[in-house]
Amino acid sequence: MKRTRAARPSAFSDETGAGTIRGAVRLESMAVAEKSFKNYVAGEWIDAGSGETFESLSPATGETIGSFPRSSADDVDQAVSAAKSAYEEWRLTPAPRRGEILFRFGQLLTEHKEELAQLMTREMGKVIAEARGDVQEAIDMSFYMGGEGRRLFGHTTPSELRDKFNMSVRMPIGVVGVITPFNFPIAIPSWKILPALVCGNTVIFKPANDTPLLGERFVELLAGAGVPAGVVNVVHGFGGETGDRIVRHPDVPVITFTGSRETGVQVTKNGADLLKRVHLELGGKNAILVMEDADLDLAVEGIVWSAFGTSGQRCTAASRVIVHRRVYDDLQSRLVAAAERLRLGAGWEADTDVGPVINRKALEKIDAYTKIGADEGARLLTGGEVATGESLDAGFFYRPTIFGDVDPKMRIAQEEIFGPTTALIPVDDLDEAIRAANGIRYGLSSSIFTQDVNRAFRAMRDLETGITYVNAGTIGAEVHLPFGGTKETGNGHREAGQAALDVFTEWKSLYVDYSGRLQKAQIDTTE
Ligand code: UN1
Repeated sequence: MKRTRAARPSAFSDETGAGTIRGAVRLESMAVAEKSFKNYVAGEWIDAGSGETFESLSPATGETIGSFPRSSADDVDQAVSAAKSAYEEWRLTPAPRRGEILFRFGQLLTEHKEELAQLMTREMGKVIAEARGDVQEAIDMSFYMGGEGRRLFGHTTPSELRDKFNMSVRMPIGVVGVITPFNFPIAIPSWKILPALVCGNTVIFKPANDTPLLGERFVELLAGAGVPAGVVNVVHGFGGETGDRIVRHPDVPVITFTGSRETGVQVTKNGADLLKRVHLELGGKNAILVMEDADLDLAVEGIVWSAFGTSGQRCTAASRVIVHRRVYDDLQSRLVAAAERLRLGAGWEADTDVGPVINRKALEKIDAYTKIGADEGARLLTGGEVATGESLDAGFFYRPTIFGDVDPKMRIAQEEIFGPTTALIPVDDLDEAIRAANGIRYGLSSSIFTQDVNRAFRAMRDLETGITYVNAGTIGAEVHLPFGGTKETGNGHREAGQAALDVFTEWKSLYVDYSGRLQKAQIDTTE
């Protein structure tokens, strides 16, 4: 079905407030019917000023998903100015009303869950069950942050003086720059945009250039839920151009970025001249500890899911497995057998376990790390090659890869590979396991498989990560808990949960003196 772009937002109807949309059929057919997409600025669908475009490709087949505006600094400036104008009205919209829009958005995501998941498996590549989970995470976040519209709690506290009232409240900050990665193309935008909105900020959003269609769908549904023109703007493009201008723009006081450590450092430096608030969620080199008393069947399941789920392209992926020597051989052979049973294929095929990686560059990087591991003297136990075969040749598939006898200092045990590669590290006891787990620059997620409650609690205390699981893998965070990491995984902020509100608000302290006298704090306190 062919449509005109300008008409798109009006295809949604939220007049009833019931979250029903007339565009459902149109949306389902859009992915195949339409190939040329636009930016969304001040409620209008527009091209980049230069008219330049880039393409999004399906990593499973190489087919073109669509072409998108390659936005320049001028396009960003226009979108920021729209977000800045919309801010005045949006910050004064009562927070419960803002929350209701997020509830409607949650309903729309629910109605479009299957269609978004199908689109995701084509544009990003993850298997369909995981794609449904990605959309579900955004649904959960919509309802969680929607409810925040009626909370956004501050504090009241006694004054040290008579007839005086003290409180602190959360205030919105302004225009938030949102820059997201390809691996959770619906969930991660929701972690950033929804709390930003409920707190009263407006948004300029650059989705990953590998998954622009999902970013655009996200914003389209937000518009359908009733987000006013200018409150959320999407500009497509590349980090070095579009993203860089967002980061440096003087009217964007808050930047939230998920991506590589290297880019995170650049974002920090480039935002520093204007003392911007920068929230970062960067790399991980997450370890699963398997103790000698672990349930090995459960551990193998947890490792396979955490190392090879999403083709290892999660910040939380288990790229290290630290194993007690007493169970090392047993675990290794079970794990290799389980990895070799995994079926590679397009994410939409019912029997696929592992989909493609995002693009050729990623495939080459993953393969380069296989060579690095072999050169370092690690033992390649399985995988270690680009997967070929009739249904795989057109896409970017890599065989699930396991290295054995890995020294914790090797590069394959230190650097983020972001692919289906994991490293087995033998240790003699829990202390050595924790030392190895902590001996890296990152600190996102960790896990321990043990039946011993004492060991579990020691691990929960001593593993230097923002997230620790007991008897589960390293992936699978829920939206109402803080998400983020220690050390060089970030810069101390957290997203999701209540912690997200700290990124998107400033505290304001209010003192109301109703004594009718000038009372001096710290001085007139004896009366
Ligand atoms: C990420 O990879 O950046 O806990 C996010 C998890 C998912 C989110 C991962 N809920 O693995």
